[in-house]
Amino acid sequence: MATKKAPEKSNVSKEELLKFYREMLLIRRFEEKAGQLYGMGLIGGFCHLYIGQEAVVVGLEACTKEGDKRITSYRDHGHMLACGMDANGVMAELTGREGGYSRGKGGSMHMFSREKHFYGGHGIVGAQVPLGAGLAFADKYKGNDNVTFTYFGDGAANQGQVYETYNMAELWALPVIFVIENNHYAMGTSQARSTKSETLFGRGLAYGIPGEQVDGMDVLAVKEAGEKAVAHCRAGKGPYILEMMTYRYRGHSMSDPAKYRTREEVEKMKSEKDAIEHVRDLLLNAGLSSDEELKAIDKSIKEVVNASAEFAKASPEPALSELWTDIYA
Ligand SMILES: Cc1ncc(C[n+]2csc(CCOP(=O)(O)OP(=O)(O)O)c2C)c(N)n1
Ligand SMILES: [Mg+2]
Repeated sequence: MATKKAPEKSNVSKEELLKFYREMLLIRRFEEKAGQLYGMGLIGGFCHLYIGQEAVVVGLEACTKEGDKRITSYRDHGHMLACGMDANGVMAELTGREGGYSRGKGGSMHMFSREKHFYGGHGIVGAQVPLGAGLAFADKYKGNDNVTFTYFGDGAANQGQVYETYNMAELWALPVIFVIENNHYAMGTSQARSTKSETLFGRGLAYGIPGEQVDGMDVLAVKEAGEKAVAHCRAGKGPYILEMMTYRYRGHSMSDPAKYRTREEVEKMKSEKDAIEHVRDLLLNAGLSSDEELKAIDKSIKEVVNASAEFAKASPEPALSELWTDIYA
């Protein structure tokens, strides 16, 4: 696994650790609830859970400022919650209800928020990568110092359009951070079976783009690397690549038989590397928090998530007349 560790004597505050704990736990509990609703038949179609990878978005969101943009793949619920989109609106969209972000017509992979600068949710592997560079181009053109976080997977990293984008992004010094969420699998295909490259970030060097591999299970390491990347982009030095070494605990999607990896492998990651447990340990071992305080947070998160499920169930399905709106022809 990964390389870069958080500094031993990190001067992270109690407040910041609690914030990380809360945000990662919200994603985990939300995704668990989505999995339950899927099992009950309340969510249909594709649904890709983010459980295990929470530290990546939460650590990077801590490096953002107003106006920064984000775009990602179909594994997108965590990104939406981390940038502050409303759990009710996300859950209602998952269940295809009117109260959802796309008024029930987009589903799991197709949500957007202009207010939070979240540009989707894309079902075509790798398609968001050139779009992310385009968003960064817009900021450069306008002359502000905003940054675009363009997330994609280890599988998507083998797509040709990624490298056309790298070339143009470096040539035009676009303020885009390419975040490779390397969870080691593209559906059932392991990274070892799909490439001989030792690292994925290293491919950027051919285009002149700096980058690094980061322990994506350690929210502090993620934030530290994110700050470096953001500073590079805001200073007008062009793109940066962060290869986040992470792991998904659940199947690729809800319909994954998971025959390509062992139970032991998954259990080992959960017991030794879990991002939420890591922050919990930091808080408790340093005497910064107590079991009671963390339990109270767990309880409040559960309430938010349960309320989102209730909101979703109570929201009506879109009217039939909606079939003819929001379409091109
Ligand atoms: C162009 C295209 N090819 C194939 C698919 C089917 N598909 C969906 S997800 C996926 C694997 C992508 O893996 P990765 O980029 O590692 O992301 P992860 O699912 O691990 O987050 C594939 C092949 C697709 N959606 N689009
Ligand atoms: Mg992957």
